Amino acid sequence: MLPARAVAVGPDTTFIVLAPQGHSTAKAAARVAAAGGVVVATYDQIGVLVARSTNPAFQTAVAGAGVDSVASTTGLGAAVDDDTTVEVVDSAAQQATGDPTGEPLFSRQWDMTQIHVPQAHTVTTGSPNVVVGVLDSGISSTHPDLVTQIAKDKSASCIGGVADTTEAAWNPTTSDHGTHVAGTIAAAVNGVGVAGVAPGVKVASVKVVNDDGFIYPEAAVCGYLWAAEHGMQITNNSYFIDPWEFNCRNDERQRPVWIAVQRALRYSQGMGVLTVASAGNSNVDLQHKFVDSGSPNDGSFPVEDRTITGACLDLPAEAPGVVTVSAVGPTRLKSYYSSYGQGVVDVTAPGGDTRFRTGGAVSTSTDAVLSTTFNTVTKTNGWGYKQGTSMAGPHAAGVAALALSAHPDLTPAALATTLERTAEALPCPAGVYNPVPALSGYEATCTGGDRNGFYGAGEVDAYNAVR
Ligand SMILES: [Ca+2]
Ligand SMILES: [Ca+2]
Repeated sequence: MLPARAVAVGPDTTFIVLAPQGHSTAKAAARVAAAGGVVVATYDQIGVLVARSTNPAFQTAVAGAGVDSVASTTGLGAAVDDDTTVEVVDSAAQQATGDPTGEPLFSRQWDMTQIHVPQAHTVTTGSPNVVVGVLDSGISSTHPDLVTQIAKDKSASCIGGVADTTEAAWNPTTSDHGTHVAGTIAAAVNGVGVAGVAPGVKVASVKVVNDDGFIYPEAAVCGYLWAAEHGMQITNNSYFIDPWEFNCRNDERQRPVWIAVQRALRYSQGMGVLTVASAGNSNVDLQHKFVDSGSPNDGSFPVEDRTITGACLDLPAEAPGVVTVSAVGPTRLKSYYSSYGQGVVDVTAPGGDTRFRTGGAVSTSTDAVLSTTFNTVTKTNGWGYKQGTSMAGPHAAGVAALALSAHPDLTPAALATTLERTAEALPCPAGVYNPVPALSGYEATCTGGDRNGFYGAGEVDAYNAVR
């Protein structure tokens, strides 16, 4: 048999081709071929094609009946918020106790104590029927704390917009971000290393971060659909899609991409997936942002200031039905880096704050979040500290997974409500909050009452969510 798809020669460009809402992609696919392009992925459920072409006139050539719009995704890669491992620790193996507090490194897991994970585990550690999709940089499938926790049959790489289920494809290559996230959600209680929030559930690696640290729209669309169609009830999205962060629906160049991602998110919600997203590490008030001076951020276009209008939404954090998570440190105050915003942040969770104890002078790595790591240079598994809203999101996703295990009939909307209702309200700090007085740029003002811009409905609580 001949290969199903030809490989274009030369520096090809990736395009998102939209069929009109509710229509098949058949006509659009024919137009792609006629325009000298190759369809690499067909998402008929949402009327989206991913195509590649070397034809410089592809975009105009493909326009016509059956095609709503088309856009190149060049320049629209979103950078994952960088979370470097600040300290690596060793773990001795010991007899598994079945109690998370018996894990060798549990005494360093202030985050699990803070959200009452040990108490929650007296009720449930999670159901293996619950699968949390980790849309990230891959998960190390050889990690001793994760090897039993991964739904391998549901894992895939979505790099390039096409699902690749080979195990190597969804393992980490240049970043262990996803490995750290997966450990927070579901590291095993096995007498080695750390305990996750929900060690009884499964995680699936859905690799959407490329080797340069960027998430392209075609990978995000593929990831949302993969998760939806492989039985995942929750996805964790530890990134902010920055070029879309302040993208506007009236931006003609980016509009088709914005719509494709919206369609993918809506589709996944319709299929019963709760999307958990981190708020970002820029200490930005997401409710009151006016000028985006940071995107696109993959270096392909000059950075330009653009005035933001009310037509703009953040994706995925501000998409409807998405649970957006800010970060707190061990004192349960907003982490110095965490973005915030009334009406945007839904809940908060431990993401670490390495500077609050020191006033910003010297970081204290033990105030970050300890989880599973993978050294991509030496190819070795381990444990280490990272901080970021990327570390907060998986605590919320893990608590959602426990809540769903305890109450399997919850719809995504009801699960989101449960997460908020069982959160512990945290009050706004008075006045201008600045946890790092020695450094400038970390001032922030919290607005609202029981539900506020720093913490949303409050800090997620694993025990409240399951009892
Ligand atoms: Ca463990
Ligand atoms: Ca929300």
